Amino acid sequence: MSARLLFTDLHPPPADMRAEIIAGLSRLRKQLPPKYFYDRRGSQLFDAITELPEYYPTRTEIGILERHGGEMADLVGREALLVEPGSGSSYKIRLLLQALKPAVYMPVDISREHLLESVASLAESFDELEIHAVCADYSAPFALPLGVNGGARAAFFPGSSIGNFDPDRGRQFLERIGNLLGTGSRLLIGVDLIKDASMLNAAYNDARGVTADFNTNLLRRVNRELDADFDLEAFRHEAYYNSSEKRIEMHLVSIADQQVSLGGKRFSFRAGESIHTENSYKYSVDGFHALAGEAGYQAERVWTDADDLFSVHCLRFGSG
Ligand code: AVJ
Repeated sequence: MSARLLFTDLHPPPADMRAEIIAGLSRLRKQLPPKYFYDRRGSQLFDAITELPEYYPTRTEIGILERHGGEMADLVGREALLVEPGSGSSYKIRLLLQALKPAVYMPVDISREHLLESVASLAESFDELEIHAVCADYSAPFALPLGVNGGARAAFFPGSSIGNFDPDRGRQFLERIGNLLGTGSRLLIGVDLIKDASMLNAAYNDARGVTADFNTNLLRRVNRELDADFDLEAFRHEAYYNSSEKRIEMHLVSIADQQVSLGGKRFSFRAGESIHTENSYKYSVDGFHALAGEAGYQAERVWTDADDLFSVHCLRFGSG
């Protein structure tokens, strides 16, 4: 038998990158949305980050998925409709497919080309898998092309991507996924844990400077795509754990007083002034359970590694 592949294009409107970047740079405290990190080069740099010795989350989560995939499948249920928002290269789901045996795997991603390449390769590796790929922007409300599937429904959201949202937005996102899949659906979600600040700081300040490159690449992209003239040498990477907000903050700090032009507009920077480029929130197991509870989920099970660096949760949406 061979995999069955279906594709639905919900035609996500192209983001208005220019308007969003100008709005971010016009604020009193300048900021840029982290979603723009991921052009081709940015995606390659992120892949390189996940292999750095200091960046523990990816390999730790993979270890948890490999070790407990069977139990995860017992809780989520086989023959489920399995939705993955922001599936990207669909790498981590490979670790669970053997155990989960979903009726349908439904990856949802905004990048049409990346999605099509990824599902083609997945279909080659998993002979009997039914794949229904959906091109959509999962960060905006969307309806899934759900057929008359009476079976279990589940979502997979690995990588601590939830950490890019502030807790309020994170709660809204969790709630939206729950409402999309319905009462009784499960959510398998990877969440990075609060830990020693020195280890967190090292993970975002690697010795080889790959994270610095990843951060600075945002300016390179803005230069290329929005006709700007950021001097990449005139901004330095800064990342630190903000313990009162429980988040890693990434910034690009201007090393001098300078002006930058972007499509005819000018932006002034004072020496030391920063552009806030990313937040990566960290949670305790209890803290994440509280957030999930506010979003309407019950905690069913949590798996962590032996050093309590990372957690994977199974949550059930709705009461009873
Ligand atoms: C993809 C958002 C989970 O926050 O750790 C890695 C992104 N930024 N190094 C993270 C990131 C800098 C990553 N997430």
